Amino acid sequence: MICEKSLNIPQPTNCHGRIQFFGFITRLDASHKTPRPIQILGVASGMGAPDTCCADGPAAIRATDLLDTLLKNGANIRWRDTLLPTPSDTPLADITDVCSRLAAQVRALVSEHGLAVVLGGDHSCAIGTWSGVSSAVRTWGGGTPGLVWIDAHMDSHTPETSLSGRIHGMPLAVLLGHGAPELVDLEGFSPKLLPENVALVGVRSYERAEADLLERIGVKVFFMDEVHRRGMRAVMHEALLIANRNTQGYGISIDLDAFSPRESPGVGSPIPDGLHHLELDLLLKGIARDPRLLAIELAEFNPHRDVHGKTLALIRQMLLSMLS
Ligand SMILES: [Mn+2]
Repeated sequence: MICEKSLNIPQPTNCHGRIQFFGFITRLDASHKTPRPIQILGVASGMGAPDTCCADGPAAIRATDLLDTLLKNGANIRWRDTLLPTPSDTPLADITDVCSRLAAQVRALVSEHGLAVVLGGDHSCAIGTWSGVSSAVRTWGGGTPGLVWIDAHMDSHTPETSLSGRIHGMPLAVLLGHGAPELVDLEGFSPKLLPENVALVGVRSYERAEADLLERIGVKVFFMDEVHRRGMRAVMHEALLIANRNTQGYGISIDLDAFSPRESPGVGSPIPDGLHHLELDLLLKGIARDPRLLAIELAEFNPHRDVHGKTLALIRQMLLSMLS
């Protein structure tokens, strides 16, 4: 189902024609007379997780007043599609199928300079999202996108190191070129991301093998204790610099379990001592207006585990902040 509502407004700009995030300044592309469109893609799949009910995340988000509120605020936004898995023999086959369809849609959208907003589903959807983004960027004369991965976990297992075999614990490794060939080779090339342009933020639960892989290939991890010590502002500033250094743009992937379970209980794997979403809201406010931002992803929302609608309200607030 596709929502056809959309509304054009002039390109937002500040008085200097530049946008500034934490001191990182990007130039507005003057060739864009109308704002680039923002399109939401739901991924109704929980095949990568032990509890598959985060498949119902996109529908729960869509049932809120989020889209209407953003349209009233002047955003050029529509709900492009919600992808459903085609049941097959194995989770790997299911996820390969849904991620290849997602990658194609994201590639088309980013190629047209639209901003993709992907709403999972479990975090295995990241394989499709960032494969599509990387594929689009490739056609602009080479190069790769950077990525800030905000998560309680590292999601950097390979089939050899994973005890559970669940693919939602593997997407970042896949994007960096390590994992099942069906996933690693999506869109016909690998890797989708370079280690020097990936930063993880908020990590506090991981296995040794994942940390070893990321350390060996040189991915920066901002563990939760560093966030406590230095503050979220300083950490996000550095993470965005990493994602922007010599890249063709960047993206942000947010696992809802990055936040404190008191704020975000509606996830499959809640881990205590997380980020405070209001802090991140403030830092990412209006980031959709940054022309270097290629895609935003929110994953692992399980409405069946939510408590008093807290997680849904958090998601609504985060998206309003980022996309307004
Ligand atoms: Mn994750």
